Amino acid sequence: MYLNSSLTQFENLSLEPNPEEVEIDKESIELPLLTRPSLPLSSNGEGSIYLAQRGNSLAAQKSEELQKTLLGHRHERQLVILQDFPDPDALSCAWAYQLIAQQYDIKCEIIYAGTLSHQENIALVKLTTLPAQRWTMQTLKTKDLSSYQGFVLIDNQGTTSQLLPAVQQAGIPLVVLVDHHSLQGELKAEFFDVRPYVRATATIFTQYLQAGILKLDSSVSQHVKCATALMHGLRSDTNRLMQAQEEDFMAAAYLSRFYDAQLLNAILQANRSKRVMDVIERSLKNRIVQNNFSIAGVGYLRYDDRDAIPQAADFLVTEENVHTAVVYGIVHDEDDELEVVIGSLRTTKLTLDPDEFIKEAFGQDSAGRFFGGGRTGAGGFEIPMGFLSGGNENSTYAKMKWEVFDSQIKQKLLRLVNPRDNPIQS
Ligand SMILES: [Mn+2]
Repeated sequence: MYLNSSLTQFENLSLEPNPEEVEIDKESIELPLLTRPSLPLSSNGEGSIYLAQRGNSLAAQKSEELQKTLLGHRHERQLVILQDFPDPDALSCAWAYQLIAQQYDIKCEIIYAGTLSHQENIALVKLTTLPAQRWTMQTLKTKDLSSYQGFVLIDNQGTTSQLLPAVQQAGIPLVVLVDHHSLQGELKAEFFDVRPYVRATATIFTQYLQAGILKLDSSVSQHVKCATALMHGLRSDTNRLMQAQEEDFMAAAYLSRFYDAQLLNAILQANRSKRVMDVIERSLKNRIVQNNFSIAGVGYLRYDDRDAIPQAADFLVTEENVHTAVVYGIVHDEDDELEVVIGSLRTTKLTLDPDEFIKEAFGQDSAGRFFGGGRTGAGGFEIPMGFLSGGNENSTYAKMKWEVFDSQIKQKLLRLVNPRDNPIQS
């Protein structure tokens, strides 16, 4: 079940609907419409050669398609929605999109609802002056959403953003979706480019740049900073290029002409805060190791420290004999009003698909939405606590609540980890 079948991914891609192509036709833009290249249905060892070759032609085709979409939306205002806790891959690609769209007089605001909690992300935004804004649900109420004609999802498919329902309710259409996570649902976008076999969205955006959608110029400081941000995004989603494939290396090679190595170094110098270190300590103390899985609940965390969870998972997966680490905790805001269980999975096991694993372990909510998903090597989940939120001033209740969630999550994970009860053991 966990075999990361490239066949399935090709199927996803070839089944991908693009109903808007017809629409574009109607608007009669005088550009030749390219036909979709036929996708090789190969899951054997030659796959990587196919991928690299196909990457190039697909990138050129998608880049052209994106240009056409943007042409059709000239002079509009768009919201670029990132996951609640955006990472360097998301942030850098949103910026690249903003610069690309600017050429069509499209004004983009890059927004996220949560926080920039990883010290490296804060450093990235500050040092490159990356134009992302935090829009809480409160901020959203003060905005006139009718002034936006479209929204864009980058490095996510809306499942990790609190902002999505409000934007959809306001009747704003999804114009562009670019991501490398596995397909999360039935979202329809006018321009759609989801490639789960690519390691970083930054690779996809670099391919658009390379195809000429925006001519990078090393004498333009904003271009240099954006290229540096993309390099950071690409590196951080590929474990410092160690999991990078040919396409990612090609993208990094292209960015190397423009990026500022010293600036990147400064971003990477950001240190771990004491609170992150404390969470890593808790994860070490609480971890249980079974069948090469390391599982750790870390209890309650402040919203701002949320990113300590993936960092703890990154750390636990480095233990000898461990191939997969899952770390989770209850994240709450200052007023304890918003509480959510957040978890991260990291794996070095090539045959374990984090997306499949998380979906299988936690299933769906009553609306049919999965609690999480993933990409190669990494995944995450969010479980809302609803009626059980808050009330933590009563420490007995808080403790009891944690124990219930802790046991339930462990139970669900161990069902897959423990081969005796594993219903989907291959
Ligand atoms: Mn990414």
